[in-house]
Amino acid sequence: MRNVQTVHKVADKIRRFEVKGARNVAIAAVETLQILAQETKAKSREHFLRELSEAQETLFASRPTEPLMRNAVKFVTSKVKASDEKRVAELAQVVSSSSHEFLLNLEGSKERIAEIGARHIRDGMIIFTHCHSSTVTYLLRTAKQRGRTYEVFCTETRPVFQGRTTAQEMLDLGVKATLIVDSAARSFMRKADIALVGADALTSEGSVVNKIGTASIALFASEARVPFYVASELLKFDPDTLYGEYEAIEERSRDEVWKEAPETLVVRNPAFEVTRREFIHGIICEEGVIPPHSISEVVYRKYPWVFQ
Ligand code: RUB
Repeated sequence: MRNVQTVHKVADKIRRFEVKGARNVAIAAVETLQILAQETKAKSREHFLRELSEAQETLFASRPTEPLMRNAVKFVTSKVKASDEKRVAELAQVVSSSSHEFLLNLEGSKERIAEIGARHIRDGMIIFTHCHSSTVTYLLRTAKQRGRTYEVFCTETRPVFQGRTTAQEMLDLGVKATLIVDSAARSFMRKADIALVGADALTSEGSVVNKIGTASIALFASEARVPFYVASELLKFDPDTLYGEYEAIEERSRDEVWKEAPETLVVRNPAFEVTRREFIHGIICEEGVIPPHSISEVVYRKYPWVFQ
């Protein structure tokens, strides 16, 4: 079955880091549902719903710390379940229209975040960032288009070096970029004016889950009195955290850290970590710059369906 193979292929790409960053992962997942619906050979509503639910399971299992992807897939599948339609072609149409609606909203959020966040970037600023967040780089691109001149400090972001992507994007924009090893973060924070990172998950308490190293950067920013901001779509909110669950932190292969490591050596490779809300000046989201503790309320107002 070609459409089922497509889902497994995309899940594999996500797992292997060929697609990375929370937004890209969510977009890939929604596009996969679109393909699944276009190519389905299901003969009944029940069969089609089973295909969707298996796709959901496969995609969710690809990376555990991806609430934006989970919200995206749930948005689409719940619209299909809510439809009374019996005909598979019509149900496939619901997948197509709800996927389109989701992606359009996600695009709008990115624009809005960039619009709002770009106002925080002033001429001559040095911006400290970590890893690669397409939301952050789009915000910086928008600031540049508005005529702002600034510099960026990028951490390498071991072990997979996503910081190089950020640095390259900045150079392509004509922005001065400085790449530093992760352990130089504290020394360079003193020279920065603002720290700005993306997010993988927002919790009900207002904590932010992002690439490993983010919490130390927030700590260094606090010590150096540099304001620390997070640019994130509200749909990275994980509703399960409201009911007491902790966000799962993905642990990746030891090979990413040291391929030829002695077998008996314990190598740990957590991909993400939690930054507590007291270190975060504000979350720049599509509804404005909000204090982290108000996140549940703001998400509830804008996207009540997330809580269902
Ligand atoms: C990427 C990372 C990014 C967020 C936000 O980690 O932590 O900061 O995903 O990115 P990884 P975006 O490379 O392990 O996926 O703003 O593009 O959603």
